Amino acid sequence: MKNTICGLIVAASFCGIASANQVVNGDFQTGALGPSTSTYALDNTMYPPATWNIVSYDTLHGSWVDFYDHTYGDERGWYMIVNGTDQGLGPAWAQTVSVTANTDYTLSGWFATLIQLAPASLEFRVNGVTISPAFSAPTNAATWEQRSVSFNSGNLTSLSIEIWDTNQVFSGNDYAIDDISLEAVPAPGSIALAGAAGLVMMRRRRA
Ligand SMILES: [Ca+2]
Ligand SMILES: [Ca+2]
Repeated sequence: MKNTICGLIVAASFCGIASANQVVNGDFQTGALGPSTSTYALDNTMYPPATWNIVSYDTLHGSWVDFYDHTYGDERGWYMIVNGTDQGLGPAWAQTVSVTANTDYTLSGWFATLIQLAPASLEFRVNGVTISPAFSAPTNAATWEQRSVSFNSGNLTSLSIEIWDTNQVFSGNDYAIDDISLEAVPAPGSIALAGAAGLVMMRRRRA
């Protein structure tokens, strides 16, 4: 989808940066967790706290809503489900990624709530440090919503990006994750180029 839009606005430098997601298998479309990791336990019932699984539609737990993923929204999609911790464990999800030093990044993901009960309190962390703002999983079950934070890589060229749940309730705190993305924020010059290209396009359409 992004590539199509980029082709239309003919802004190569902007597109090249904006579409470079540093997260591997952040859409879970391999049907597995790797190369991401979790400190929680893989579980086929999803009843215990601090457990995870990768599913396509059936969310396994008898009380949870079944629904499709965010990537495709149909039977082709896979996503991660999490029964949050009630003992301060975490991260629920993590991946080590390469980054460019001294660069602004946006870290984002799509989240859904699995049962309409105490939506998960969530945080993105980088190397274990919370990146504000913390956020909540959606109030309504089975609805995908995007959450994102921004940070600067400083002098680092490799980072552990992480998702933690923090409200530690036994009943609730159950959520789904899909389409995790880490992208460099386009430099101001690149945005200007894209804007100029867009203006040219509009003028041509009017002519
Ligand atoms: Ca997916
Ligand atoms: Ca729970």
